[in-house]
Amino acid sequence: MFRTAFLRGSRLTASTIPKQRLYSTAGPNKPNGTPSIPAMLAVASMGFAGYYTLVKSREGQSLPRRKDTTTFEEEEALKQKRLQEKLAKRNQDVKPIPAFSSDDVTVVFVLGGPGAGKGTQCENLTKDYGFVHLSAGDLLRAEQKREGSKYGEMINHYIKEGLIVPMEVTIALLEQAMKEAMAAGKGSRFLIDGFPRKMDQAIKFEEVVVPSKLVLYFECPEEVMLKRLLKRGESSGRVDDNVESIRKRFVTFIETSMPVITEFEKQDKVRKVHCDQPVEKVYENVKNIFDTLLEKK
Ligand code: UP5
Ligand code: MG
Repeated sequence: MFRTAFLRGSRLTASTIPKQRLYSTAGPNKPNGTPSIPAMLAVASMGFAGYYTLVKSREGQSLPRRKDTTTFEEEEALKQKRLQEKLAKRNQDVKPIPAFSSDDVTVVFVLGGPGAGKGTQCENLTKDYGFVHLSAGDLLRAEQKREGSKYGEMINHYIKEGLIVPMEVTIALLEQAMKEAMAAGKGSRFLIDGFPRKMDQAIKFEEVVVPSKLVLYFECPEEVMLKRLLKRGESSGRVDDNVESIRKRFVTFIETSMPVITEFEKQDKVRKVHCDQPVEKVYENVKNIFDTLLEKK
């Protein structure tokens, strides 16, 4: 008020008046009841004491970190992950159940190098012992020729190169043929000729189809087998009855199929027959083995 009245009655402006002249010792705007300096100090000390107590009480406690605070979605995702892990482990532990029991179905694996005489001897056994003869090679060739087969080209390539067709195809064909033979009343004794040619095939077949009873192994020198196959190749029409393919088949047999025989020997399942002799002589030995096998049953 005083300042306004003073300015109204003079030509001075607010900016020309020295500021200290407006200050009185009481101070123009100071309200009545302003806290005294000691009171303010007391409030400040209380505030500081409170803060100090709080800090002390939290000593040793770490502040919660972002990671520890999971959202509902994160919690759910974690639960799902744990459940999936549990299920995956359980699936690993569960063994597949074979399609047939070895009490009801008899399987003899017939193995030996290309041209050893597996097919020839199986034909004899079929006549005399009522076994059903299933040649894996014949089943693959039939599938290769089947109209509309999606495996035709692939099978042809593998056979020509003397390579082993992926086991899923061969095992499926064998299982199907076994089911059909049983449904047709042909019996439940099988000679599985030329299979398994690789250890994983043996394991898989015994897991999902039926465990084998015996392994008949036809042993024969390579030069004898080569001679037989070349002779057969004159009329067989097989894409693998030529020198180039036969050599490849020999390599595959030694490198991949012999370990199967070695493995079954450890299980005392292998019966060996020497094949470098006339068909009838070989069959005599085979018969002895089968008579013993069937007596045991
Ligand atoms: N012969 C037979 N015995 C004789 C004897 N004691 N004295 C004189 N002659 C004898 O016989 C071959 C020839 O020899 C005949 O002419 C016979 O008269 C004479 P055979 O009984 O046919 O012999 P085998 O051992 O059956 O020969 P084969 O050629 O069939 O053997 P492979 O094992 O090579 O052929 P397979 O058909 O089983 O397989 C062919 C291909 O299919 C494989 O190379 C592979 O590519 C594929 N395959 C798979 O991929 N997976 C499988 O599981 C099976 C096959
Ligand atoms: Mg054969």
